[in-house]
Amino acid sequence: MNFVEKIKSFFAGKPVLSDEFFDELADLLIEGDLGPAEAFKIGETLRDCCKKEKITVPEDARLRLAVLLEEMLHIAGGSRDVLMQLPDQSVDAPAVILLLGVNGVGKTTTAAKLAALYRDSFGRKPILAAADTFRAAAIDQLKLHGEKLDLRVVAHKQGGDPAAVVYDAIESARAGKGDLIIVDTAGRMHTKTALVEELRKIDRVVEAKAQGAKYVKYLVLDATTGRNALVQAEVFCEAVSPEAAIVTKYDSTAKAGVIFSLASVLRLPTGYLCTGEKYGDMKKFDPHEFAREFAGIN
Ligand SMILES: Nc1nc2c(ncn2[C@@H]2O[C@H](COP(=O)(O)OP(=O)(O)OP(=O)(O)O)[C@@H](O)[C@H]2O)c(=O)[nH]1
Ligand SMILES: [Mg+2]
Repeated sequence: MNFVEKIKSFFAGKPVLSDEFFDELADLLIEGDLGPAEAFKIGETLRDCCKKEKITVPEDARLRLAVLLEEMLHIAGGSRDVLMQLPDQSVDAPAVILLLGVNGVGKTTTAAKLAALYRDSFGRKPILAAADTFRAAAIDQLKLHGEKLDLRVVAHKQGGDPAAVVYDAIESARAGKGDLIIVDTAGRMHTKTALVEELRKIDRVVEAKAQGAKYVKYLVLDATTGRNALVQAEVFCEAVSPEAAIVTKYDSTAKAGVIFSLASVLRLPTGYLCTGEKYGDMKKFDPHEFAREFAGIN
């Protein structure tokens, strides 16, 4: 039974709202990867709301729960839609999207998905920048996406300076080859400190080089890693302050309660949810829809 099925059967199997109801609900939310502190707080707030608002039927309590969950997402400003944020760019000031995250979360796949989305739905001319120079296979993987999507890929040799790759990609855009640079970065280095230093350097180069241009940093997190995603996010938020998260592999887990913690603990909104390996398997994050889905309403 997956999480959504569990929460559905929980509400279906409870005829009355007892004290145990709220405690059990908190336990269940934790199973859905919501943090224990947030889960117990939601449980208590819901208990108070039900008392005040004279809610006695579990189904009504579930609707109220969805509202409380959605409010948590709005602490971080809800979803931040980069598409709406990106102004029309002149070639002099190309837009830059930097994708960050630990290894295997789906950065490279997401870079390709975003490139396809921006080109096909928004008439942009994306350039993929292979700033994961740590592994040769990473460069080849991005080149393969470039071939499939018929997009320009700026890449250097393995072991090269990733910041230099980004620099070249921006130059290439300035020369008229594109208007949106999507940067794939490494998720693994010899040490975590080395990784953080590398990302900071890329960040500095973009800030300096793409002056005046729209620059968005997305942290890619894998929903199947559960609460671990919050720990990862803490590190990246401290190092490079990403604007929003992109949560991948939602198709494999059907939970991702960690999104509530990202919003309430780190004030990090989620921008997109990824639901598979194909280019089209990505949707804009909708706080209302996500909160209701998490509460088992559909
Ligand atoms: N089911 C599912 N699989 C995904 C999704 N996004 C990525 N993947 C898969 O996850 C695996 C890792 O994806 P990559 O894009 O290579 O991840 P990465 O973050 O670039 O990995 P490194 O370069 O090793 O740091 C691949 O097999 C992808 O096909 C998703 O939304 N759903
Ligand atoms: Mg990669």
